[in-house]
This record gives sequence, structure tokens and C-alpha cells, in this order.
Amino acid sequence: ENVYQKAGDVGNRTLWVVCVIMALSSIAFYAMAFRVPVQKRLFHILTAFITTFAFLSYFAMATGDGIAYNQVKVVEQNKHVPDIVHYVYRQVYYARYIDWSLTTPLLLLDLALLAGLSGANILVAIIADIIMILTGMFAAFGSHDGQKWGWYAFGCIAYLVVVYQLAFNGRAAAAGKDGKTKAFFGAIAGFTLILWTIYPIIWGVADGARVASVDAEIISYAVLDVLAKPVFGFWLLFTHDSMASTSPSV
Ligand code: RET
Repeated sequence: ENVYQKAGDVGNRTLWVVCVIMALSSIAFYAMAFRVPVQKRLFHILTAFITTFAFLSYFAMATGDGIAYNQVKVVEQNKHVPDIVHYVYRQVYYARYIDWSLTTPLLLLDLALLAGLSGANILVAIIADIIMILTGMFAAFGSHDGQKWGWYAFGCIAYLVVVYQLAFNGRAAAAGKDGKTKAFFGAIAGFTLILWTIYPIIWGVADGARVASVDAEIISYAVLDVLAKPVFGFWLLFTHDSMASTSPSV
């Protein structure tokens, strides 16, 4: 008896709600970008692109694009009869990984420019971040446990590199800035690290162990995505607009 794990009505409606939130916040961020002087505009443009990619990705998922089935073979062993073989098919929303591979580097760039991180450290953070997302996508399509959790482990190691760049090098760089920027970087980078750390946990119970339903996965990522993109974006841009000295030096 094969098992199918797929989204229901609740999941689908959630995808549409987030799609609309991403569209509206993108419009707001582009409008805010027009209203600041060009020297201050880099953060606005970066942040507007982040929610634009998310809007496109949610539009894809809500309309049924960017979704594939991953097949895992399950063998039940039994002493008296031949082994029973069945398959579990679970939806993988791969549009997410395309979104994340573009938007998480841009989010890191927002934070790196705020802190004044060096070029070399920015590159290390962004490359590690791309490796994290791509290994996560391979993990989601893994066809047996060793392969799936192997990819996941590589992704977690890459994530530690990202954390190190933000928490240590980012903080050290921000220490050289004015008091307001330093405090703001500490707050928004801390918010980011807490949120980002929840993603691999959701992944572990949803795509990984397959304990959480597809709807539960959609709702969890929806909450995280809204916090990590629109809420992060409004916080960054409103704070930045009210400060004189946080213009990135590029
Ligand atoms: C994966 C699985 C592999 C290991 C790790 C992961 C981390 C993902 C993260 C995603 C962040 C996404 C954001 C989206 C914004 O909308 C790929 C789940 C560590 C941190 C911020």
C-alpha cells in the first residue's frame, strides 16, 4: 500500500496568503526606495528584491508549480511471509530552494553591509549559504536515509560557517561603527540567527523524518518566511531611514 503525503486546502490557502503578503511588502519596499536619497537606496533595493523573489516562489507553489514528488522505498520485514515493500511519496516544494538560494545571500548581504563586513568574509558567508541551500535541496530529494541525512549534515556544517561569519566577524566589524548601528546590528542579526536556526529543525521533522504533514510544513515555513523577509525588511528599512550613518560604504 503506497502512502502519499501532499498538501490539503489549509496548506494551499496558506501559500496564497503569503503570496499576497510578499507582493504587498515588495510594493511598499519599492515605494520606500524611491523616497530615500540614492546613497541610502542599496538596502531598500536588496530588501525589495528579497520579497519579490519570495512572491514569485509563493505564486509558483500556490498555483502548483515548483512541486515534485520524492519517492522513498519502505521495506517491512516479516518472519513468516515475504518482505512487504511499499513506497512513500511526499511532495517536495523545490521552488523554495530556488527562492532561498537567491534570497538568503541577499539577506546576508543586508546584514554584512550593515556591519561593514570585509569582502572576503562576505564571500565566505554567501558561498557557504548557497552550499547550505543546495545541499538541503539534494537532501529533500534523497532516496534513502544515508543519502538524505548525509546531504543534510553537509548543509548544517555550511550553516555553521554562516553563523560564524555573522556572529563573530560581523559583530567584530560592527564594533567599529557608531553605537546605534552596533546595537541595531546585534538585535537584527540575533533575530535572524534565531529564525534561521528553526528552518533546519522544521526540515528535519518534515522532509527529513516525515513526521510532520505537508500542511504543517507549509504553515511553519510560511510563518518563518514572513518574519525573515517582510518583518525583517520593514525593521531594517525603517531603522535605516531614521539613522544618518548606516549607508553601506559601497
Ligand atoms: C536546510 C536543510 C539543510 C541544512 C540547513 C538548512 C537551512 C535553511 C535555512 C533557510 C533559511 C531560509 C530563509 C528564507 C526566507 O524566507 C536547507 C533547511 C541548515 C537557514 C531565511
